[in-house]
Amino acid sequence: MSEEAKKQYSADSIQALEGIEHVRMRPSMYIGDVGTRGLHHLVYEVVDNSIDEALAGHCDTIKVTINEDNSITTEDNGRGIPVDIHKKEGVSALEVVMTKIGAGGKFDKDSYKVSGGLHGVGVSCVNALSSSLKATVYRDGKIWEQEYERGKTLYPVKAVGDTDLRGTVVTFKPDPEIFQQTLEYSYDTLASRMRELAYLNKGITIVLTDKRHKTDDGEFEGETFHSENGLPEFVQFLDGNREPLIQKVIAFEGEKNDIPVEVAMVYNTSYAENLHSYVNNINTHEGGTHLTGFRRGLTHTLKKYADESGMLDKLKFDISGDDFREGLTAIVSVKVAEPQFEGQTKTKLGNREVSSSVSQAVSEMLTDYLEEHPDDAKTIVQKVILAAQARHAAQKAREMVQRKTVMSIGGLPGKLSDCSEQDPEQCEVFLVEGDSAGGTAKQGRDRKFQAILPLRGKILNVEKAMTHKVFENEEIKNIFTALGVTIGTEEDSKALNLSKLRYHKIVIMCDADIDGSHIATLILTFFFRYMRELIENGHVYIATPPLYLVKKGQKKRYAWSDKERDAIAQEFGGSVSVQRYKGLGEMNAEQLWDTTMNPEFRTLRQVNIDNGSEADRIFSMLMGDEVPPRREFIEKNAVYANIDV
Ligand code: 0RA
Repeated sequence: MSEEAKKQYSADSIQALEGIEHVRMRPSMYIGDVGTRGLHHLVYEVVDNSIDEALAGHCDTIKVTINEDNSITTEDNGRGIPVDIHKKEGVSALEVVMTKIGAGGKFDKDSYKVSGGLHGVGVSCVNALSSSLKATVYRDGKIWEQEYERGKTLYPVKAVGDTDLRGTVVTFKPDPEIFQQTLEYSYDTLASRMRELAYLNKGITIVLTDKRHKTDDGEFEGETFHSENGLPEFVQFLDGNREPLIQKVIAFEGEKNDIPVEVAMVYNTSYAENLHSYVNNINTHEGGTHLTGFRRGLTHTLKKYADESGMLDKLKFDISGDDFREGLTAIVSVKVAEPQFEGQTKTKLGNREVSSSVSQAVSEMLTDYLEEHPDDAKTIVQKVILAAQARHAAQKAREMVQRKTVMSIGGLPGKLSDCSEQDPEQCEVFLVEGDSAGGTAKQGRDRKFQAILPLRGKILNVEKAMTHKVFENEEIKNIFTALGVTIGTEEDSKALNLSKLRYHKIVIMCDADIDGSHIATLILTFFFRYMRELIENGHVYIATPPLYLVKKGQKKRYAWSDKERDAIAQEFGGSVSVQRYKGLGEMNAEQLWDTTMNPEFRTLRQVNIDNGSEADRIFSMLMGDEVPPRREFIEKNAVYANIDV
């Protein structure tokens, strides 16, 4: 290296270092957070690079392995990251990709990058946030290797052997200095993202392996995800076992005004609307222009068809956009070269031009479909008319709930035992299964900040009920009034108003058995469908009452699992007495406080929605008509597993 080049090299590496230091100093700016979500985000970031390689047509298989030590290995059979000397940087291109923050995406100008994590930050960020990372490239007949610690190169890229293969292998271990909350990967979280990616990018095979667990036949736990048809298969998967209204999936795939658009939709007999949208494989939770375009295309085309069919002639009231989407499960996926993400969580597409592309695609697809399937068309329009009727009934019921909430003082439900604290941030409300457990909780609570709302037996299954029935239900009205939440404004009949929320912690407390789990799921389904923002804002929790009380003489301890019970019994030694709590009702007030309500000792599980489409499918499966899959799920996932969707 010449003196000049040496100077340049050290200047560049100082710059690279600054980039790395910045990522390590402000990791949340790059990966969102340093909790579970951020930890999993690292995997998505690396996999996205392989997906890009696949979308460019150079790779068809991606392997993701959770290793025994919770490090991750991703492997693809693409061209391999180039290893030759990068002209501008003077070091191997591999080193540039791995160490230069912001290099990843712009590195290869010719390739049309459409994938890319939520933040699209590149593998160099993963490298910066890993205590160790090893990159292996199979390319040009050789195996190349480079290792890093906390983003710093340990040695220059070197050839370590010969090969006929092509591809890139990355193994990284998230840095405990950064991820202080947890380093443990969730198989289910990774599986649902890999499944989603396989559906969104048809033809690619993604193999997920968990080396931490073996199945009964001695194999590592794992799954292979592959979809031959893509979105039409995905929409059926998401629709789960809802009862179909029409048998076929209505789908579109093509380009409109140079924007690749894919749409797939089905109608089912439920009343829920399930729209999922993606931009460059990213789930756009907050929607945006592509969803607006979808809605517009759908409403316009169906309305036109219905008008022309004469079916609306005798209708006494108007039809609104919402009516066209009852019982609709749909996915919109677009690929946008320079996406502008807006909104609170940067998951709302802003690019205006996308709207008409999607709207045109939907019009074309639906017009063809309705023409070719007149029977289905009639069925759909009839459903829309029913939805409009129900909406009018629901509006009336809603106004009644609203009026009740507005009356506020004295308007609180009689069953609510409120707390004395006024600041919602300090307040908690326990939604308790049954009046008797409610009574115990009322005695056991700290009345300063804990309120109790007992719920009678099973609450309404909102998944199967029509909207106006939901708003007429006593228990549900009580929940609305107790929480101080109202729904519906002048502009938007479904808008949620949380500004008067009376408790910032809403704790669902049910028996620790299958029935209790079912009731908890019913309540969660209600929150998910009608007050989703409460979950999204982290207000909803599940209490975890113990399963056993183990006693020996004066010594007593609670256990939350069979394993824990056995361990305590062993620790106590000799003969112990074990009491199994079949329900909250078997505990006295003091025991309930000690184990389940006292903030010092209790474990509350916060409910979160990592993957909206998966959550949606699971809720409809758990609460829908078909019993066998539900039984199997609840049994397989034990007591409260269903909340970690
Ligand atoms: C830049 C250029 C080329 C390939 C890649 C990046 C690449 C990156 C990753 C990351 C994971 N797997 C990957 N596979 C490929 C190709 C340059 C060429 O061969 O012409």
